[in-house]
Amino acid sequence: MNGEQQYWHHGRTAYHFQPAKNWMNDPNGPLYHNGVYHLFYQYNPHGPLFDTGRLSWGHSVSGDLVNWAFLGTALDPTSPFDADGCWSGSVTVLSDGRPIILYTGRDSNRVQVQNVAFPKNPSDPLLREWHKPSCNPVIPQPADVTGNNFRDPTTAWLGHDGQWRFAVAAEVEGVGSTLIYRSADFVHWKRNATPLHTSPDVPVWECPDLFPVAKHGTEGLDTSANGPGVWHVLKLSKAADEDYYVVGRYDDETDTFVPGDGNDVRNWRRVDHGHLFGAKSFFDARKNRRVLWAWVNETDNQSDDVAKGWTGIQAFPRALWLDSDGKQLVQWPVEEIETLRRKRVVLLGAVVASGGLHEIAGIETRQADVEVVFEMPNLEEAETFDPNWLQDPQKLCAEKDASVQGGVGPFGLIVMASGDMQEQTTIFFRLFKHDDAYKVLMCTDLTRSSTKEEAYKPVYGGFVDVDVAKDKCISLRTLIDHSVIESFGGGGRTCITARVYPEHAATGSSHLYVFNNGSDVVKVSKLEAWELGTASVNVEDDGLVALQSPLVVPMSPNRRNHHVE
Ligand code: DQQ
Repeated sequence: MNGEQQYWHHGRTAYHFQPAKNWMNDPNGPLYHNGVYHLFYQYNPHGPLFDTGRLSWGHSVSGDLVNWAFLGTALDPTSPFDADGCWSGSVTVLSDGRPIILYTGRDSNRVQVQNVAFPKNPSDPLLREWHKPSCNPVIPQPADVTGNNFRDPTTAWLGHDGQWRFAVAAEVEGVGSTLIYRSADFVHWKRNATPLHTSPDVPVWECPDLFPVAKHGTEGLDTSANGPGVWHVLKLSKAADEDYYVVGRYDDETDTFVPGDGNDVRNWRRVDHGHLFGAKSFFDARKNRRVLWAWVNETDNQSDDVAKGWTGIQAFPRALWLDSDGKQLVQWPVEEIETLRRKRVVLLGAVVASGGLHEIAGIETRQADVEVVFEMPNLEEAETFDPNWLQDPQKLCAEKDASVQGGVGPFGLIVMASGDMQEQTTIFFRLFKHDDAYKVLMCTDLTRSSTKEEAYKPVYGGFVDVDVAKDKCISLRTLIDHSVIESFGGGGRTCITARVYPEHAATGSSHLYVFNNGSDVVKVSKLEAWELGTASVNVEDDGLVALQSPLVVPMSPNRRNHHVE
């Protein structure tokens, strides 16, 4: 395969963030600064595979979070304090307006340490070049850290005492800990005696994020915000596994965090019940919102990644806020996605009987945005719930997949379906009666997503915390983008992201259906589906045009038209 063919591979996404080529993992230092969105990311400029010692920080900029221009690398592993890799970290804007990177370096002895970097020219609106001062590492690895696990500093926040603080994941004498460091000048740091959080059952956490959320309303808050109207969210990534979060109270006088759902991570919530990791949020002052980025790795084979020449995408950026229950986050694709909406089809008031299948025709659905509200006129037929199922919704989804008839549900969407239905991915809900209330299960079933034998085809699942007895309806939004399907159940309270590799998508279009395999009817009160246009994302030889300083947009959005067939 030559470079051109790699770039146009049919699995390549049309509006998700990914570099033109090579390996990408965690989002690092997302930022809105002087009218420009920045995204840095773990990036191997030398090829499509993860290579511990060769990781750089890739850097891209955008005017709208949808179209992106690649600026090359901001940090490379060229110094003794990061010679074996520039690993994950954050950007903080200091009180004088200067942004500063805090990141983990693997030094020439492969020891994980914390470093800083400054823009060489702070007045460059694109922050293209970064300087790593010789005072690095600003934090060497503490003696009580075990397993060389000391990494991923968060964005820093300012306490009432005028000192900066950040959190970092560390294994301290075998215990997974979130440590807090304080500093007045961002260079000299002192570790707090007591960690912010410890979990004896999980020795290695990665990519912590601590951020404030308003108790009421959907607006985001600056990372240093605190006070009576504020809760905090602690998010931790369980090494090579899943992201968890909990809402609680953070006190910056004592640097303590009291999680509302307790210290035991097993009682925390998942950021996403599918395949998503290393989430990191930032405050977007342009639209007063908090926005979440997260890495969505490939699930194909390494040999496929080598053949395509690229590996890894980011989930579409999500606005997030605290639900009115004060316990769960609501996540929703940022509204800028609507600029990509093209042709629309609508379905209103359609009754889908037991066994019903209704095609949503008229748009190309390999890159689409689908919003649907299902009404459940009659909840009595809901299946009886076994409390043992609470522990493992994924297993329950696998046992009761879309082909297993229920009472109320399974109903939902069939997406990325081939003409003969041999390939299809289902996203569905199933209702259970639990004491005097109801439990809603949401699943994404990949078992038939691809005819490729060796593809990874799990069933993902999570419960949706909504009051269906009151609402008598449930909403689903699904973003489809060639090899990724992101679904938002119950208005964004439960999210499931999945990678899919359907073979039919290489040559033909995909089909979209609404289905119901419950004994009770469901009604589609409203379905809207939009075909989405192709964004200009890190087009390899793209230039930059400054439209109106300081707004920057990538040039030549029409060059990347490979999905228009
Ligand atoms: N990825 C980085 C580490 C981090 C891990 C290395 C999480 O800093 O802990 O690429 O995916």
